[in-house]
Amino acid sequence: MITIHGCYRSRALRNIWLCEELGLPFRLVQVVQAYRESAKDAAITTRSPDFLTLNPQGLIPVVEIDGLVMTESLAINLHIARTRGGELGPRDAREDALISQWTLWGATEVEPFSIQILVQLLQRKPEQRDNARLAEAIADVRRPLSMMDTMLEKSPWLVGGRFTVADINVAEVIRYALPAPEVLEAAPRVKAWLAACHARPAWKKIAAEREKEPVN
Ligand SMILES: N[C@@H](CCC(=O)N[C@@H](CS)C(=O)NCC(=O)O)C(=O)O
Repeated sequence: MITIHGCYRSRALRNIWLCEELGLPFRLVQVVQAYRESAKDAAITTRSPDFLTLNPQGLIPVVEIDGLVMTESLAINLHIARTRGGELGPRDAREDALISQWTLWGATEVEPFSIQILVQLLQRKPEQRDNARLAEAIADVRRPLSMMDTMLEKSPWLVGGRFTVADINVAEVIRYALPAPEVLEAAPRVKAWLAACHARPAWKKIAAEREKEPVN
C-alpha cells in the first residue's frame, strides 16, 4: 500500500494521477499547505509537528512506499513508474533515460516560470501582483514550450510513442501556466497534447476530486 501525505490541490496530484492511471491502491493522509486559508480548519498542515517529523522541509507530498519515506513529487513518480509502472514506465534503459530527461526538463526549464504564472495570477490578489515578474515568466515559458511543440511533430507522446509517466510529469508543470492561456497560442501541438492528457479517465476522476477542495 502506498501512503500519500498531501492534498489534491498540491504537487501530490502528480502522484495521485499516476496511482489512478495504474489502478494502484493508495491511502491519502490529508495535509494542507499552512499558507492556505483552509489550513485553519485542517487537522494536519505542513507546519504540524508530526508532519515536520516526516518532512522537516514542511512540504507536500511525502509518500511512503516500499519502506521508503520519499519527498520530491517527480522523483516519487519515477520510482513508482520504474517499480510498478507497466506501460507507463520505462521498457528499457533508453526509455528510462528519456523519461528522466523530460521530467528534469519540466522541473528545471518549465516549472520555475509556470509556477510564477500560477502564483501571480491565482494566489495573489491583483493589488499584490508583481506584474514585472509575471510578464517575465510568461515570456520565458514560451521558449521551452516552443521546443516541445517541435518535438511533438514526431510523436503524439513524449516517450516510446505511448502515454507514460513523462507525460504526467510534464503535463503537471505545464498546467500551472494555464492561467495565462496565451502562452500556448504559439504551441498548438502542446495544447492538443495537454487536452489529450486531460481527456484521460484518471485525470477526469482526480480533477473532480480536486474541485471538492477549497481553492484557498
Ligand atoms: N519540489 C517539491 C516541492 C514541494 C512543494 O513546494 N510543495 C508545496 C505544495 S505544492 C508545499 O508543500 N507548500 C507548503 C508550504 O510552503 O508551507 C516537490 O516537487 O515535491
